Amino acid sequence: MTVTSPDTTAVGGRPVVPSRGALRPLGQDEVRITGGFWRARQDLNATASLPHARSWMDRLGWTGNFAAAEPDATAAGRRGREFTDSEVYKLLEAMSWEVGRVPVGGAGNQTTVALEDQIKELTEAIAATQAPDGYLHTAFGRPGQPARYSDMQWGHELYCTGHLLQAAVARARNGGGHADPLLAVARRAADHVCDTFGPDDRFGPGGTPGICGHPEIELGLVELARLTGEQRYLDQAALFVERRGHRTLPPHHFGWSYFSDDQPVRESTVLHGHAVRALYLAAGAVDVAVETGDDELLRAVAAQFDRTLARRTYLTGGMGSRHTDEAFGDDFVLPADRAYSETCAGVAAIMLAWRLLLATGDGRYDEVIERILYNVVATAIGDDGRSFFYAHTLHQRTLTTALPEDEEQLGFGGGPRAPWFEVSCCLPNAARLLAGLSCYLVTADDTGLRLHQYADAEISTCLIDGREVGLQVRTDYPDSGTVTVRVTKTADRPWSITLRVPQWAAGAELVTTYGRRHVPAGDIVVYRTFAVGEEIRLELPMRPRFTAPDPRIDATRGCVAVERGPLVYCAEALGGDTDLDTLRVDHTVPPVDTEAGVAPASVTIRARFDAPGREAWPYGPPEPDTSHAVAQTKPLDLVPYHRWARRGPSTMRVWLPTT
Ligand code: FUB
Ligand code: ZN
Repeated sequence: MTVTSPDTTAVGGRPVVPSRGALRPLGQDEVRITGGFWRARQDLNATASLPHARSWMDRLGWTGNFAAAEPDATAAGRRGREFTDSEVYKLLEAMSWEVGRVPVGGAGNQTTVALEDQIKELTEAIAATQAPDGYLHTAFGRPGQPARYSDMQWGHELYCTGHLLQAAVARARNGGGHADPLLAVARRAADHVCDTFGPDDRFGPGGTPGICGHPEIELGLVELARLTGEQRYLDQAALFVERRGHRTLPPHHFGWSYFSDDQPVRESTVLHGHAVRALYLAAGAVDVAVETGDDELLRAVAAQFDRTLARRTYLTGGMGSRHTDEAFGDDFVLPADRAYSETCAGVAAIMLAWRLLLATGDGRYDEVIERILYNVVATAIGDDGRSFFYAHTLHQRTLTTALPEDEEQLGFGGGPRAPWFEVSCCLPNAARLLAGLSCYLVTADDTGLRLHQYADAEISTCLIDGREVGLQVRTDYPDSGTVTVRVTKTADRPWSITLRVPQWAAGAELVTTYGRRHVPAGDIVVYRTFAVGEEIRLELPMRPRFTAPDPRIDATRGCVAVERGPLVYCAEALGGDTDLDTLRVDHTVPPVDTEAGVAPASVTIRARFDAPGREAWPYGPPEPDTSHAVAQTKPLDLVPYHRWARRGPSTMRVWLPTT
């Protein structure tokens, strides 16, 4: 299959517009989140996180590296790491999603008008920095800087270009249209990439290997191909995917796997190496596979993701358990207190799962996306929208300490959330996802609409056969498990509304005008000629539950965690008032809601705190197992993991020992 029909409408932003697949994504003009859990976070993103990110990027010179007036003047004095251009592009992408979410003329459009101005201003600066041949990166190629593509391993040039292309596509699809100046910049940059890294095996006479140490360009090129209909962008992306894995980048002590260059994509069996790199590459490979009809590649990546989910993923959906190289660990190496689980890896895993969902229609990916959204993305951002987690530990042993508002943090692990990091890839990444989140709620399939994520929403779209339909969704999810779907526009022939019953929701019920019935986990299809005003109600039991780890995860053997609906819970000791490391849980007594009807719901379990262990030497003979001594336990309240580190210094743990 080739990309022959450009997305001529270029409106109604959606992040991914595949030309084939089981599901058709809907855009921001068709789905709006109107209230609830995610709307609050979208608003915070718009009013706090975007301006916060902008002010740090200005202050640190990352935006200033793009020189509007005198491009060469800043070359030597460029500030920040070699990938900071990408943060500006991600911010631009997030701003573009936000403009699409609240279009000019709509409610709240003062923010949008200001964002429009910023997008234009940044676009001008970026365009002024672009070389006449289309090359664009602020750290290479100008007087006083290293030569272009002289450091393919670490230079991040193509990585940054990939983010530029994604930003430009987002801008075009959220009001900018095909004539937008940022899209023109992106096309010139993409043409330059194709001219430079095209079908010849090597770049330049020196034989520099033609792949970037950080995948990302693949995603940008395919989406630009989808938007513009330009076949060479897709061909180039496919070439980059095929070139990977042949160890053409220079050797490094992290190994070729760090750069996703140790094994061809279609030969790998599991995601490995640097987590964000591996996930971006896998997502790009799915895009290539879908557009080229390469089902072998699609199956290979789907199998890798399956195995990664089965063996290399934290309960929260987080990925990456090695701090040194930000990498996936081996199978079942998932230590709670060393969880890396970078926010960007969460965003990237959602990108991959979403592409696989669209391609295959397999609802398992919905649950993966939901798990990561509620337990990584929602955890990442502080209540003020101006602080964030880079890494997501599952066990904070030492008391978190407040961080100054005006200092960049150098270390990434543990809490609390920091206002900014020297490497601040995560905030703009979460921001672009949150701003465009309504795109991940609903799709169209052959017969109707499929609801993938539950949130208050208004949906208005056309079915594949052109009939206009509309839905209104009302829910307090995930505080409550009741989701009411009301038909607001319908057609005079049957069509389907498909709802998702998560695996954890045993005992779920569906209520329609024809009565109430139990529904199993999986996709529930209601197919008929709906009337306007007709309601379907899904009731998902939100009883808290204990969850046990696979025994092969040594680090958490003998522990349980608590979940309620899609939320993972944790024990948090404010001020370190309790030693969570001596905690023992009685898991024979099921967890209960602490106070029914109060949100956010805390959950109560029974636990005891043992006397601290041995003083001089932490080893000795085994002690008798008294874990079931219910009499010694007392109630312990747990909070949703995404709420931790919001109420002052604390220690925290997700996995709770039972013995
Ligand atoms: O290298 C650019 C970004 O910085 C990566 O995606 C993150 O993991 C962080 O290392
Ligand atoms: Zn990051």
